[in-house]
Amino acid sequence: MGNKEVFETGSDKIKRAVLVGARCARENQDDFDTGMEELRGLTKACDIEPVFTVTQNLSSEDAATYIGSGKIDEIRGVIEMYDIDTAIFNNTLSPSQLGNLSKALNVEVIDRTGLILIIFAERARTREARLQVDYAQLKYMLPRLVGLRANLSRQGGTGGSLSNKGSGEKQIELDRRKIEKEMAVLRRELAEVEKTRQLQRNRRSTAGIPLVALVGYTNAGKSTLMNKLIDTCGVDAGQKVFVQDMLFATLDTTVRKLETTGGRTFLLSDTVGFINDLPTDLVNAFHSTLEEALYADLIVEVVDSSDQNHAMHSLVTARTLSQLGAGGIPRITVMNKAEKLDYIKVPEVRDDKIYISAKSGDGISELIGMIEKKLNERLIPCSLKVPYDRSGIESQLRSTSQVLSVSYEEDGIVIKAYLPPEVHARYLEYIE
Ligand SMILES: Nc1nc2c(ncn2[C@@H]2O[C@H](COP(=O)(O)OP(=O)(O)OP(=O)(O)O)[C@@H](O)[C@H]2O)c(=O)[nH]1
Ligand SMILES: [Mg+2]
Repeated sequence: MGNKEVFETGSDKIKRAVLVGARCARENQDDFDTGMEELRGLTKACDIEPVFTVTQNLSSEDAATYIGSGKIDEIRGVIEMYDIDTAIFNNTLSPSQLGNLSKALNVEVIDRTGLILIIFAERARTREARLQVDYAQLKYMLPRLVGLRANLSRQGGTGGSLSNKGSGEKQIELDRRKIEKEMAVLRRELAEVEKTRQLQRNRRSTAGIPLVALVGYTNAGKSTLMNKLIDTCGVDAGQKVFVQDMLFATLDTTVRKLETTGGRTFLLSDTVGFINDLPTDLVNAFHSTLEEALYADLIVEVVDSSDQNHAMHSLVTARTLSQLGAGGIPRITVMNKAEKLDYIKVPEVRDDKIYISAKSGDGISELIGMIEKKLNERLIPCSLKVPYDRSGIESQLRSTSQVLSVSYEEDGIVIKAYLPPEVHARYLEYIE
């Protein structure tokens, strides 16, 4: 893809970065520190070494360079002293700020959004995730071509001289057209993929098997929990999902079928995690992936209870879910990594939250019990009389509902069962 040319540096040498954060007057110090710590995690997830951090209290943002000239000199000194080749800003830079800073610092400049995009591009595996990331990258690049070209030409050792200026501008115009064309192609392909996903969803919902979605902040342990649940009650011995102590280990959506010891089947999905200030373009680009939660019958929110910022993480998750329109879906909150807490003995239910350890597996069976109970809450108790020429309905109900009893009467099969709402709606005519 054309966008790769601009994003990849072409060198295998580990990059060394200075992290830059500017705290504006209304942001409190703790939130700012947390944001910087997160930036460090994102940088590492990108295989870049954070070498030095420069922070600043900013009363007002500088329109041209965000941080102002005094700070630029300081960063330049740091770059020289520590042999640094990348400056990573915790703020979102405007296209012209990015360009100006690139020129002034003479190293590659990346802002928070750009950083997350690089991580997403490295992790995306499925066609859908790739398309989504490619689209988001192009959308991000389009207004920033000048600054990004400055990054590139420095690495290539070209550009900069006045004689090149004309051709540089022409190149940017060519890049722009090429990108716009690529975006149009991607939009069409994404629409196709979205259609397929919609079809899969329809098929799932007509099959009547409920969907449980694991959601939560990145690195909370969703994929670890998914794997443990597959171990405990997976039906199809499908592949495990990728687990790693890094931000955004998972980008692709995986769905697996599970069955409880009580005989209840459900589908479980694991997908991309949330993060504070997830760039809007990425939320939009990943809408169809994130939407997976929107079609869930039950959301299992996974929280890293050992993280001192877990309350903020929960807040971000709740906010993202309600933005997606999934705010009203029944929810279970799982406080994961609870074996690290000294005031909890795993498993424990406290204030409606279940404390478990996905890593050791402690609390998994209790959680499955909770999921089963929650799923059953939405079931409608009823009695159906099915004519003998429609006897296939009996096996349908056995796989989608909780069948309590079946008796073969003269005028039909009488089935007493708890039905999920969609199954109830389908067989209304047989309900007594
Ligand atoms: N101590 C401890 N570590 C855990 C537990 N569950 C997960 N982890 C670790 O937390 C890290 C992140 O786990 P993942 O399962 O990849 O987290 P995730 O929520 O899927 O993360 P993303 O896919 O990046 O959003 C890994 O190093 C896990 O081994 C737990 O119960 N206790
Ligand atoms: Mg994961």
